[in-house]
Amino acid sequence: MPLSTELVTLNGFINQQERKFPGAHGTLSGLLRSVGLAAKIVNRELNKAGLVDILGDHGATNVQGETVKKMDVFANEHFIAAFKRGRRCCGIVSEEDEDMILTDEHGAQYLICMDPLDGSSNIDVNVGVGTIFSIFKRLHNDHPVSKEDFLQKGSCQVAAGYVIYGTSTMLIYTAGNGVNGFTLDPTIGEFCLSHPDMQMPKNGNIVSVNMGYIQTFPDAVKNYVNACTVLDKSQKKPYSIRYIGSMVADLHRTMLKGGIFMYPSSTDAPNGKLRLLYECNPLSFIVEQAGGKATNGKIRIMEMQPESLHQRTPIYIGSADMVDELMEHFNASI
Ligand code: AHM
Ligand code: MG
Repeated sequence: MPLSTELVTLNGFINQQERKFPGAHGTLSGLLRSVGLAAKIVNRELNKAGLVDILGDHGATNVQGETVKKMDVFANEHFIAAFKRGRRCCGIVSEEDEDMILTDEHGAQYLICMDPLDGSSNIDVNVGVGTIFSIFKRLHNDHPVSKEDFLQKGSCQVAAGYVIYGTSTMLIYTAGNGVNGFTLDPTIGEFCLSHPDMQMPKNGNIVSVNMGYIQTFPDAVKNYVNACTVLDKSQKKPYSIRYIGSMVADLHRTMLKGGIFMYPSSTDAPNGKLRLLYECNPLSFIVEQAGGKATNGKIRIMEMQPESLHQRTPIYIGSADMVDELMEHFNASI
């Protein structure tokens, strides 16, 4: 962390960025500030999750048919409330809500897609979890917001990012001109610029995948994993397999150390598990902006045309050279 006299807070940084674009109205900046505020509230609550009755199942199931944890509900409510209070977004799609949420801000032009608390099954065991968000502009200002506004390709994202609640809490975002990371300093309650202009390594030696399902993955993935785990000292192989099972945490390590994260299609789940709009698109935007790549095994994730709000997709994301090598296996298996 920089010396205190050189501190650049998230808000200060956002203001600086805004000054670079004299025509900017500060709307996007306001949305990013809302993310920062809600992240601090969720962080505070997560920190005391072991102390108060906030662990365990909420009893309901979410739209994917999975058990909802209390913290998922808490995070969902607080992120939605922060965006509504900020009055800069006209609609929200959340992993926790089947339908899109329309705010009363009819004149606002931004839309949010978010997973308010990804990997929440890990909270009970004190493993890192995260918030993922994606920001778009609505298609038409003169029409009421509709599903079509949300079904835009990832390449249309205006900004995206994630918050990782781990050993420290970090907020990483891109607005399409590089990636910057901020670490929460709990003593002053501010996210401070700690990772300016993040670039991920072009190559790496960590593969992140749920190996329990390996028999059900496409041959290209099996062959790639085999190639990564051969004994070959000249290529620094075997690579390590590291799988936390919390995508933001696995992805964050991949960003910093290099590697590849995969959630492939399988015989049981041909579209994989992870959601295009609020998990794969935003993380792909971040990774591409940091010099990495993200594909579904055929095309760039951000070139996929979404067809439904909670659509799933296989994803292979990480260091450019590793994604390229995996794609050679996919291309060979056509
Ligand atoms: P969630 O949105 O219900 O939390 O599920 C997403 C999580 C990801 O964080 C993680 O990569 C994946 O599920 C792990 O799934 P699996 O246990 O099938 O490997
Ligand atoms: Mg999720």
